[in-house]
Amino acid sequence: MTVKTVATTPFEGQRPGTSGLRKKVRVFQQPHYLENFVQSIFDCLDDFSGRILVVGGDGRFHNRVAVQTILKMAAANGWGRVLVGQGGILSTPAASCVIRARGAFGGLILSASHNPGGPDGDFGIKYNTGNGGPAPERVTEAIHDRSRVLDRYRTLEADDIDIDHPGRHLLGGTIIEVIDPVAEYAALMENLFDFDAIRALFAGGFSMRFDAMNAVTGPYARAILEERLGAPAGTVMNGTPLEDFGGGHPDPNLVHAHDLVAALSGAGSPDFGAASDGDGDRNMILGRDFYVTPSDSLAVLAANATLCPGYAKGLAGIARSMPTSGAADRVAKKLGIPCYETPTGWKFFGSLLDAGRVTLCGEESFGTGSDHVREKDGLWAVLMWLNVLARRRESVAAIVKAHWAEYGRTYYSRHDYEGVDADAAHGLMERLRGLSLTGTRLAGRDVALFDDFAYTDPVDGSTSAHQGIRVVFADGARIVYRLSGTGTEGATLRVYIERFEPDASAQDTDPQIALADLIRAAGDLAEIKARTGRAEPTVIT
Ligand code: VG1
Ligand code: CO
Repeated sequence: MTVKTVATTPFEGQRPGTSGLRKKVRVFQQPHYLENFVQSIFDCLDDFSGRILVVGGDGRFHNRVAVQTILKMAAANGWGRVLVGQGGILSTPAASCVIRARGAFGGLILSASHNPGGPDGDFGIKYNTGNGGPAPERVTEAIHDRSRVLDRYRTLEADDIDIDHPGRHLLGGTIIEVIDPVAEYAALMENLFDFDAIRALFAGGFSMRFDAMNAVTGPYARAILEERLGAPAGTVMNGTPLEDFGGGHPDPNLVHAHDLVAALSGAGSPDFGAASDGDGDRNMILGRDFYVTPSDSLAVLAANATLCPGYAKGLAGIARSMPTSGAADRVAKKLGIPCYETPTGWKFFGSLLDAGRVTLCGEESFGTGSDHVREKDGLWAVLMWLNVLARRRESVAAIVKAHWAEYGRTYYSRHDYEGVDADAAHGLMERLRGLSLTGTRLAGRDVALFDDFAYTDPVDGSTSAHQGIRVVFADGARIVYRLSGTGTEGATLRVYIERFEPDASAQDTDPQIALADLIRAAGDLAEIKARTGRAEPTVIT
């Protein structure tokens, strides 16, 4: 086996501010493309010789090819040991768990999350640091700068490694260890939650459906829910990871997880439903005929956290992304703990978690997690709900409605306009940025604050600007506009709308109706129809 240095040309890698490289599979199939990115990462790291690298992905098309490329490059670049999930599989939270549990230097996670897979779909790769979390901006910026001047990469001429069976191989001077992708993650879950109580819940006839959406969480959910917790076979739907996710869109929301939504409708349907996304870091929570918004889920879990052994001592604090509703803030207030508002993206929670300032974190985009790893964690959220349900023995709807009665309800909705013309979307945001609305009236309300959200990390002082345009009303209602950083076609405009309703007798309205005037005002203010040509959003969650 010989180390080969291959000449290459600089390329425009990961866009700064995004937490990975996410492109069409066809782009990744170009010669040297993945290699350039991987070498750019390796070139930016401190000395990792002899250290551990974790590698795995969500099993989508191109995952296996990419794993082999990375193993050879890792060996040629002097890593001591590479831990790779069997079959090239590791959910994003499981990868974070393994990085932490094994004291790895870092990890490469292969996924485009909830984006469709297959030869015409998307692929992605990101680097996580030794704390198990996505690399912070100063690292991703260094990687980006490096990729623009890169002129060679190192690889090894060698046969492919058998990644389908657990075992050890020597590749050059590097040990390649193929590991069970589930074991360490399942052990961590067992430490956090009351598995006996959940087992008793299932034994008593409680029924649930977990929709793995033909993506990575199937093996994890089967091993934990069906094998360890005694849920009947068939509890896990779409449980075999497929390279194209069965042609579906592995995004756990009301639109894409329609099989699950249908399964949870009507008398006699299961008590509890949940779904996760392509790489296993998102979750959607349903009761019978009842949808829990991710913002409410964070608030309910925070309010009930001490029912779970791993959180019995209480929470240090809560963090939510800026567009996530204020529901969790009111729980934090009642608990007398801090609540932080961060920009969108899990990487911003990392420093707060590392500093021990927060225990629970959440995003409106179906992401919830805690200090147990440094990624959001779909199955973790499902198990936390199960633990709460096992202890409270009430329905999902009853728990959420009681929560609203106590804390007030935040009506919330996100409207996405996907695949719009990029220039039109940027023009729309630019024009909004130029407005000055503080002190004016809109939708019959006083505008208390109008700005483009900027964040200073309270731990390390790093700053991030232009994180979303906020219209905050004096009564607490809010409209937020952002452009997605994860799409691969055109631009996606996200509009987030919320309003607080403290009156328990007025908490039973459909959010689209309860928010109708704000939704209209949001469209008018941004001239959405005129500028994008879209009369309606593509996805409403
Ligand atoms: C979206 C979500 C954001 C999430 C990100 C990654 O980003 O809005 O909350 O952190 O996806 O999620 P954007 O920029 O498209 O709005 V995933 O499941 O890729 O790890
Ligand atoms: Co994801």
